[in-house]
Amino acid sequence: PQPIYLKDYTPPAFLIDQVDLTFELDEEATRVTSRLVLHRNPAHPDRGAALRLDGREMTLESLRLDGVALEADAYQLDEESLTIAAVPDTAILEVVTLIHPELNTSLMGLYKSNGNFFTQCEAEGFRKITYYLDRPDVMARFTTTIVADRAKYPVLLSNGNRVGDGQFDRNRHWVKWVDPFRKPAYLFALVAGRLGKVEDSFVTASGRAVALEIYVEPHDLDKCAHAMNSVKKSMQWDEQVFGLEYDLDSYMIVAVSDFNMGAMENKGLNIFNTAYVLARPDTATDTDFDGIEAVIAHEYFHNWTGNRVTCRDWFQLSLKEGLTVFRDQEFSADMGSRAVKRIEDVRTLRTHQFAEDAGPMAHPVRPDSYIEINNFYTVTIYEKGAEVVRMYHTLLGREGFRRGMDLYFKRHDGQAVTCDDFRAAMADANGVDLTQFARWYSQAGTPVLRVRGHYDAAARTYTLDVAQSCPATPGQPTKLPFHIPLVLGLVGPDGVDLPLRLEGEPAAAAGSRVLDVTEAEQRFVFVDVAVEPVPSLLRGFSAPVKLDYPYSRAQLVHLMAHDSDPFCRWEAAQTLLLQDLNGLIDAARAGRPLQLADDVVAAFRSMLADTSLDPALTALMLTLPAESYLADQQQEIDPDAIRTALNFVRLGLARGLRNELKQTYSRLNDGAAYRFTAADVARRSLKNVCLAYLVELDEPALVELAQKQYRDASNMTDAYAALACLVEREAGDEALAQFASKWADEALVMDKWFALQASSRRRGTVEHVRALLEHPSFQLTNPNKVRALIGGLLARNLAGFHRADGSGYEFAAEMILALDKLNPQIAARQVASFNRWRKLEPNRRAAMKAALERIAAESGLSRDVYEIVAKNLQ
Ligand code: BAL
Ligand code: ZN
Repeated sequence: PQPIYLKDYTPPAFLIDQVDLTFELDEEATRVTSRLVLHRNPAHPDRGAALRLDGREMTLESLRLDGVALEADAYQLDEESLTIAAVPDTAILEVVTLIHPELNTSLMGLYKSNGNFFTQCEAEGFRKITYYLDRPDVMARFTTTIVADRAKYPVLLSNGNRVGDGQFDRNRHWVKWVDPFRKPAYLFALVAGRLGKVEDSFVTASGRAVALEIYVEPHDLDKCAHAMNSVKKSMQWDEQVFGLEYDLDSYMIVAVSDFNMGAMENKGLNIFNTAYVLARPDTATDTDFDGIEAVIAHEYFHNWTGNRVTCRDWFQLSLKEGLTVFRDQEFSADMGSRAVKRIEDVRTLRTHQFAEDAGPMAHPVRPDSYIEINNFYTVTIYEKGAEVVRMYHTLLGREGFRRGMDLYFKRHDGQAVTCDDFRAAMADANGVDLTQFARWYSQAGTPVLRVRGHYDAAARTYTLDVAQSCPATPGQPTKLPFHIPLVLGLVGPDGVDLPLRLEGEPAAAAGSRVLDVTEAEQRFVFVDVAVEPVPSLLRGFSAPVKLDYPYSRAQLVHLMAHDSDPFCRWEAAQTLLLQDLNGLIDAARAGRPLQLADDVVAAFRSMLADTSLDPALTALMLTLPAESYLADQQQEIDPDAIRTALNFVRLGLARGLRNELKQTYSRLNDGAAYRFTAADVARRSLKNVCLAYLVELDEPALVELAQKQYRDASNMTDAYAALACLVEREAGDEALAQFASKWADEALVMDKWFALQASSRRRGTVEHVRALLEHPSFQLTNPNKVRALIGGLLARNLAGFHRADGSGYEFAAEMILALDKLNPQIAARQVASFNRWRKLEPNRRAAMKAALERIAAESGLSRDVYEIVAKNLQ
C-alpha cells in the first residue's frame, strides 16, 4: 500500500450540488440508487479532467449520464473506483449499485447489527455504499428515501428533516428525509429497524423548537434518561458559552451495540455505541455516567465544529476533533469538578499520547502522510489536538478565544477548511501573531521544558531559566522551538502565592500568570520577591510538555499540601510517588530489598486527614500511576519489576495508612441512595479508593468489607468497585460467578466482567483470557467485547500481556490476524500494544519482534494492520 501525502492535496475535479439517494433495503442485497448533480470545479487545474468516483465492494447495476445509459467502454471500474473520462461541465449522473450489508463485518458503510441496519461513513465508509466523491471538501445537499419491509423495519431514519412517508407496495413502506445543509459524505447516516424511542424537546435561544429523540432496542428504553438529560445540558451550554444554536427540527441519537468508535456526529442523526447512551444506576458506573455526558456533548458540539465547518482533507482531522474534544472537556469541567476533569484528562494524555509520541506511530497533530486514515483517529489528533486548542485559550484568554471562535464561524460557515484557517481566525480576531504557534501542528513529539530556579535573597529576585527541546520522531530528526504558554505561581513558605512582577513591569499580578516561552532558552527574572519561593510550574498543565525541574522531596511535600492550583497539587503527589516508584523498579530489577520512604506515607496521611479537600481530588492523589505510564519512564522496560514496585507501594501505603483509610471508608460509606451529582461521585470515588487499599492488606475482616459492599450495593459503581477488589483474590470467585449470572442479558455489564478479569493481576493470564473467548457472551465480531477482553489483556495488563514466555505476544498475533479478516479497524487498534517493543528487555523484545514478523508475513493483510506493523518493524 502507498502513503497519501498532505503536500499532494489538489481540489476535486468536480463538485456535487445535490445527491438524491434511494435505498431498497433487503436481506440478500440492498439496491442503492444515487442521482448526482455535478459541475466541474473551477479551482481544479485541469479543465478536462476525468470524473473519478470512489467505490469499493459493490456491484454496479447501471450508470446513466444525463439520462443516457453508459456503455461499458465509456467508463472504467477497478477495486477502488469508477472513472468516466468524458463528462460535460455540468451533468447528472445516475448510479445504481447492489451491496451486501449482512456480510459486512467491518462495520463501515451499511451493515446489520442485531437485525437492524446502520451506517458508519467516517472516514471513508460512504464509498462502500455507492460510487461517490468521498472526500470531505465535496459538500452536497442530500435527500434520502428509504424503502423497507414495514414489519421488520418500522423505523426508517436519515439526516435532516423528515418530509414524507407512505406505503411502497404490499409489504414495504418508505420514508423520505431532506437535509437542508450541505455536508460531506462522511456525515451521511441511515438507520432502519425495530427500535423504541424516548422523546423530549428543547427550545433554542432564538425560539426554535427541537424534537429530541433517542432510539434504542425496546428493552433498553429504561436506560436513556441520563443521555437525554445530557443532550439538553449540552445544547444549553453551547448557547451560553459559544452562542451556538441547533439548526434542524429534530436531533436524533441512535444506539447500536456493534460500533467501531464511541459515537458518530452524522448531521441530525448521531449514531452511538450503546456504551455511551445506556445507563441506569444499577447497570452503569459513575465513570460510565461521566463518559455518556461527555460523548453526548462531544457529538452534539460537532454540529458546529465539524459539520457546519468541516475539514478540507483528512490531514486536518484535528481541526474538528481537537477543537471538539476541547469543547467537551470544558463542558464536563463546568458540569462537575474542573480540577478533577483536568487531572483525568492529563492522565489520559500522558499515559497514552506521550507513549504514542515516543513510539513508531508518532505523528504531528496535522500528519504529513498516512496509509490508512482510520489509523489516525489517535490520542495525538484528539487529545493532543485538544491541548493545542487549550493553549490558544490560555494565550488569548476566555474572551479572546471566543472572539476567535466567532470569527472562525463568520468566515467559514458552510466550508471545508484547514487548521491554518482556524489559527488565522484566532490570530486575526485578537490582533496577535501566531506564526510560531503553527509548529504545534507540524512537529511531532513531546517537548521537554527544562526549568531551573534561583533565588537571590540580597537582590530579592527569583530567576527562572527555561530551556525547551523536543526529541526526534520518525521522519523529523530536528525540531524548532514551540510557542509554549507556561503558567506558573511562586508559593511562599506559608503556602500562599506570592505576587508576580517581572523585571521592567509596573505592577505585580497576584496568583498565577502566563509566560510566553518562544525561544530554545529564555530567562525570566521576578523582582520584589521577599522570601524564597517554591515554583509551582505548568499550572493547570498549561502545555502538553514534560517538565524537568529538580524538586526536592520537601518542596514536593510543600506543594502537595498548599499549592493553590489543584493540578499542581496532584502533580506534586504524583512526582513524589514516581520518584519512589522509579527507585523501586530499579531495586526490583537488581534484586535489592525494597523500601518505601516515610515522608511519602506521612504526606499522604496528612492529605487524607485534610477533610477540606475535594474527596475526588484526594482519591486522584491516592491513585497510583498506570503500569504503562511507568513503563514509558524506563530506559529498558521490565514489566515484572514494574508490577513488583507498584504492588509494594500499594501495600506499603495500605499498611502505613490503615487507620486513616478505615476511618475515611466508614465516614463515606453512608448507604445514601444513588445520585449522579459531582459531590456524590466524589465521595464514592474516595470511598472506593480506600476500599481498594484496605483489601490489599488481605485481612479477612477487610476482605469482608468488600464482600459486604458487593452484596449490599444499590448501584453499579459500588458493586463494581468491590468486585474489582475481590477479583484479585480467591474470595472473588463466587462474586464473579454471581455477577455473570445476574447480568448475562446485559451486554454492557458483561463487558465489565470481561474487562475486569482480563486486566486483573491474578486472573488476567493468557490462558484465562483465551478460555473466556469461548464464553457465550463473547463475540469476536463485537468491538466492545474485543476491547474489553482482548484489549483488557493487551492494553491494560502490562505484566500479564508481557509474560516472559512470550505467550501473550503469540495470543495477540493470533487475535489480530483473526480480527483482521473481520474488522481491520479493530484489529489495527490491538496492534498498538506492540508499539513499545523496542524498549523492552532483550528476551521480550525478541519475542515481540517475532510476533510482529508473524503478522507481517500473513498474506492479504488490511491496510490498517499493515501500516502499524510496518511502522513498528521499520
Ligand atoms: N468523528 C468520529 C467520532 C467522533 O470523534 O466524534
Ligand atoms: Zn469527534
